[in-house]
Amino acid sequence: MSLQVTSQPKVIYLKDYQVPAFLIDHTQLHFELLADYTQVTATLSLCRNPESTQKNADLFLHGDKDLTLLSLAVDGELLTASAYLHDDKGLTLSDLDDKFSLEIITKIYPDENTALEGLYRSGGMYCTQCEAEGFRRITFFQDRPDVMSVYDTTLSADKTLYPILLSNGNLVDSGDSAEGRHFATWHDPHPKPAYLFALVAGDLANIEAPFTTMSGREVSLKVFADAKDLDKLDYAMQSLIKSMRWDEEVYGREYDLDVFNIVAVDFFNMGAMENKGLNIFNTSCVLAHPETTTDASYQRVEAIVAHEYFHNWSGNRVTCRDWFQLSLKEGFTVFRDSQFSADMNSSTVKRIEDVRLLRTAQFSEDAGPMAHAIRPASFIEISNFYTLTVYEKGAEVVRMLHTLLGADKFREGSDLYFERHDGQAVTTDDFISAMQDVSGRDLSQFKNWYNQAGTPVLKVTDEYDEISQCYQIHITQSCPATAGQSEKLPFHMPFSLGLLDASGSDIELDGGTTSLLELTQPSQSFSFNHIKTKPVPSLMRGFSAPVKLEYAYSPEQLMFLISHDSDGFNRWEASQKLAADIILDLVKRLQSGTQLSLDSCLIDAYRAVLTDKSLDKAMISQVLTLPSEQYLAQLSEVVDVANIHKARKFVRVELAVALENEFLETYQSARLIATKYDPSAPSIAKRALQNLSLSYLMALHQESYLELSLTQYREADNMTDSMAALALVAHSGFEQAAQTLLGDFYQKWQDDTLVVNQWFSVQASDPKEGTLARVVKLMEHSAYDAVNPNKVRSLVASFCMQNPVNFHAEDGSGYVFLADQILSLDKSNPQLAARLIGPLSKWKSYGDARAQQIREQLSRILDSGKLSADVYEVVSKSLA
Ligand code: B3K
Ligand code: ZN
Repeated sequence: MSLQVTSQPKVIYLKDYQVPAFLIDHTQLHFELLADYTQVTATLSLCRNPESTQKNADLFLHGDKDLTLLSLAVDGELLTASAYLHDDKGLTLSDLDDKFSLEIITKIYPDENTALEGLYRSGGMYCTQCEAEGFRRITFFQDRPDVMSVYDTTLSADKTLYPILLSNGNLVDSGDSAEGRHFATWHDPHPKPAYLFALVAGDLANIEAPFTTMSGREVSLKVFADAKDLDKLDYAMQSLIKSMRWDEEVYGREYDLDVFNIVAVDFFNMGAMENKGLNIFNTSCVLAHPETTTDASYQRVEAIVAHEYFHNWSGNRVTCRDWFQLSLKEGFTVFRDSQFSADMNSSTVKRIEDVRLLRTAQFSEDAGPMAHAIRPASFIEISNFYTLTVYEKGAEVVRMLHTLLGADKFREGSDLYFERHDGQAVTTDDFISAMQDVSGRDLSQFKNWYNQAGTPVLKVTDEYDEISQCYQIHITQSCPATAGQSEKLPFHMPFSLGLLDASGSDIELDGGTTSLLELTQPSQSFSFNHIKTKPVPSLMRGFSAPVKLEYAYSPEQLMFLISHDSDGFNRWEASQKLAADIILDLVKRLQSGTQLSLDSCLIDAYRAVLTDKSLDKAMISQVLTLPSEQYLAQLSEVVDVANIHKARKFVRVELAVALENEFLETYQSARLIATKYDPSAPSIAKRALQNLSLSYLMALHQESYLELSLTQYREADNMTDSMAALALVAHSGFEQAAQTLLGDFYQKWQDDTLVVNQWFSVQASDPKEGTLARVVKLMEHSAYDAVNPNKVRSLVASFCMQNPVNFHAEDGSGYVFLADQILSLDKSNPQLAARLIGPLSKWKSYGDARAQQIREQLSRILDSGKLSADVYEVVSKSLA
């Protein structure tokens, strides 16, 4: 977060990067955690940076305007106020020696910190969040990632209230002091940027496990949380152990401290943070127990624990030179965690989930006013760039390198990258150079992915000549203009192609089932000889590049691919395309007032999949899940929210009518497999198919299926099944049953804040009319807390992002509501406020009337005067 601004805040450009004028070799911190405030003493060893050309430069230390400076001393000499410049951005010191020490004493007020950046209190505990620029809210510092320092940190606090005192690195000293206080000193030998600094002080319980690294280092692993959550930590610990082993086996990366600590906190702006040796997690991403946690959340815990752990190398040992390079650590680490999740679970399902997220949310970001390259050229507030583009598209870009180079060369490249840059702050170019050096390939064109925003579009046509038995495929690529980039250069990307013969088998290509084509030109053609009959192409297998693909598949071809493609991802893809084409056609019919009917081909395809006993249950559920309203919106030029909702609902009901027996049988046989809950892939798949079948049955709106849901709810021994039943009943239109069940659920789980958040979400995402009024009422509920980000996400964000038909209500009430929330949140937590603007910034896609309503709300926000830089940047760019 940055200062409240009234005038236009400053834009920062990548091209203006300069090395720091000074280096800080060593940072010693002392935190006196007191009841009313915290006193921070920072002792810094500074020297001029030999790489800087500014030999007599001033020293500038970032410092938030709310920091109270108590004293400043250079080499032990106290400075008077006239000896330095102190403004609301920081401190400037002049006439300095080449080497000196600086002691800075500041006072901060963690209890007043609602922005949740820097040091704050979450419930009864102190914790920190310093990425990206939160350290400057703790003390004055060169708060930029290319200043890496060795830290020694001492915490001193009341021993009864805060028996646990943690920081980065290894514990080197601890003991009691006067007046019931105690202290702990931590030493982190690995130089790190300030954004990786962390401390925790609280009354916490923990579990512990040993880990022996591949070279025999003994590490003590601990996961800490509030004592009431002690029984919910085992899964995070298992996930951590699996991640550590996996990173050794797959990337050769070993852990490097004697301890690894994870702490769960309830107030957190995002999922988790990879602070060196002391990861801090949002409770929602670390706590797991069968009774309170759904399968989706179990998988999220495993993935996020892995992600933060993997940052120990991709991010911490090798970090970013500046924040424009964010995707260097985030894109690579998301790629690593998705490889890990694919290895631990079903790789096809993981790929489907990743692509679903990318295509629904990242593509829409890339098509909107905030579109930016994965290495942006400028920003106002870096917090606004922790985006799906930097993370998910960034991971796709790394994935393409993996595909182009092959797994072995990619591993050699990553080894070289880590070896060459260990302990350094580097750029995405350095990453590409390592990949280039090991492979001998010219990756200069590939770098366009780092510099150009927007989703490329591939238009594919093909032809087959029976006489010459030649099959040709023609591919053109283009990329729409985005803000500040009207012309785009062609991208270098892998294009995986399979060709199916009439029996559905793969035709041999390049000695295998799939040919890896490389696209580099605006337009390219590829020929395949000895193709005996006209093939059905399986395009971009595994979604080999993050692009939109246009090819005129017939429904028959899609049905053929659904039943035969050897690439699981493309079987799913064909099912999505078939369903999306049908639903969007129905939207057109609704618009023209034509009678609706469902083409039998979707029913036939669904029946075949549902009754195919050879298919993996997880795949069946994925294939039979209709494209979401959000994805259908993404495919529409002008989004007709209400008719998309209607058409999709119509298809669901028709499918349920036609396949009622099959769904019922699938449901009942899944219910018969009564095993104790476990979050393994086969068990998750069983529950997914069971609950998907139940959801189709509930679409029939029959009392008997309501009973089935109520029975499942009553008998469930796990949150996945009880939450699925609750959501189905709550959204069913059986109003009395819905209210009774929601009431019962709350009674049962009122003491578990994460479960109550799910209860809020279920209600906020109800597509029925009147949901906004209920959301507004729920904001008065005693379990709601407007300064807890998890609560805001579960109610406000769920309504605005998971409930399109209500959010985009014709009267514009959803937009007014969201603008009100943004304005009020901006005062306490600008980062969170800015994240909520997304649904308003896509106004261009919603037709003239809605566009005008949304723009009015955006203007109302902009005109309100005192905005944070966070909100200012997104709103002003959205209106531009
Ligand atoms: N690196 C953090 C995100 C920090 C967000 C700061 N606004 C978590 C992660 O990506 O692993
Ligand atoms: Zn990350």
